[in-house]
Amino acid sequence: MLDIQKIREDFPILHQNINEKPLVYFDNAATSQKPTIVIDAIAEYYNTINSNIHRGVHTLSQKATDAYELSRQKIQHFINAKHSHEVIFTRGTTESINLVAAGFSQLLKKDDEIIISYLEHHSNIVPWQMACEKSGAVLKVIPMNEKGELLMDEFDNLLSEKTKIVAVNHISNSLGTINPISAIIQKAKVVGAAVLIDGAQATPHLKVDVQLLDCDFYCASAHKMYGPTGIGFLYGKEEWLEKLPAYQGGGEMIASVTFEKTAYADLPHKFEAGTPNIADGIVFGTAIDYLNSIGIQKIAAYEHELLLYGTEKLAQIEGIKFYGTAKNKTSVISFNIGNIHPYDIGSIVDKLGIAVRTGHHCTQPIMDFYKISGTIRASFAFYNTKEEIDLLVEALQKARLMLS
Ligand code: 7TS
Repeated sequence: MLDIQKIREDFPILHQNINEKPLVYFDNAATSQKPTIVIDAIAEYYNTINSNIHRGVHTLSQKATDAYELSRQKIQHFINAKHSHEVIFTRGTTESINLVAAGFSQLLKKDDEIIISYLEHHSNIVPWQMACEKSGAVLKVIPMNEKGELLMDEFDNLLSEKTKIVAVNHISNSLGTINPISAIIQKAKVVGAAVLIDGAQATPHLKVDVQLLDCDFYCASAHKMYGPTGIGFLYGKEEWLEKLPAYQGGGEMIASVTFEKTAYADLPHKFEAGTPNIADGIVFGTAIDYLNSIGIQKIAAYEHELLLYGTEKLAQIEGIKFYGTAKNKTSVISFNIGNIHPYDIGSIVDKLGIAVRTGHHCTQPIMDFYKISGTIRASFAFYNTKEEIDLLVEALQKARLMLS
């Protein structure tokens, strides 16, 4: 069992009033709050070892380099990658996907096919459309049902030897659906396609093992994992990262340069041009230490409890309609109340101290599927409580009365 009150002490931001009410933070799918240990580690880096990495002979530079590389190893172990050089630091999930899609745009040929799904965040749609534009490849989309589950039979029909890469999310950010990625990966292997998993919503909530999954790429962002913004990772199998063309050119990513020819550095540096986000890269490792100290299994179990409790309580609100009722889902509840615009409800509950997200959540195709402009989304983290859910229900009742 987690001691939630003790855990909440780790997050200073939670202990404040917003609009004269105690803050209830239910926008964790957008970004999570940061524990003191993470906030302090950023100052600690700048106060003690700030310097550029992989370059200096001096002690500070070596210390910063060691800390940065140690963080890479922490990510490696967190997702059980085989090698630390299979972990590339990026600005986050969006950049990770762009890196792979840009590489594929050079490898793909006309009429090759890329498969994504209806449930994707725009950041796992647009880069593939760009890759199609550049290469002449064709984008195919796995459809979904009313519950927000992917239609796996349709996926079978889309797969062929033309399929070169399948890119799907592990968990939908707007509906919370946990996708059957093991099955997707296995099926894609049969036709020889590579698989990229957008794990932005998964790494904070459940155990990820990239070797067990046997995916070719896996992407995530530190800021959703109780770490800093502006840093994330791309995991890629060694053989794929060797095959993929470099993303950006510059310092750090070269072995040698003449005006005639440049030889690229070995992995992971081939994909890390320029001075990286050193402080946040190091502190990403601190966030992983923190997650490990709580235990991802315990987090998953507690958040599931919050999901069940929240779904049951919210269901009592007159006129509520849930979007995303998959059997397998994480602690995200998307809904509307009657015909009230989500933004209006979001504004009223904000006045009552409650942060939820409203809108299309960067998943416009899902909204088009349901023929709505957006939803209200409450997304829970392990520092949330059932009492906070009660406050949300109360606030929504008020909003409903005011707006209908
Ligand atoms: N993929 C998924 C599934 C996401 O949920 C997000 C961010 C991204 C990719 C992009 O991640 P980034 O860190 O590079 O921005 N999702 C959300 C959200 O649901 N609300 O705000 C950001």
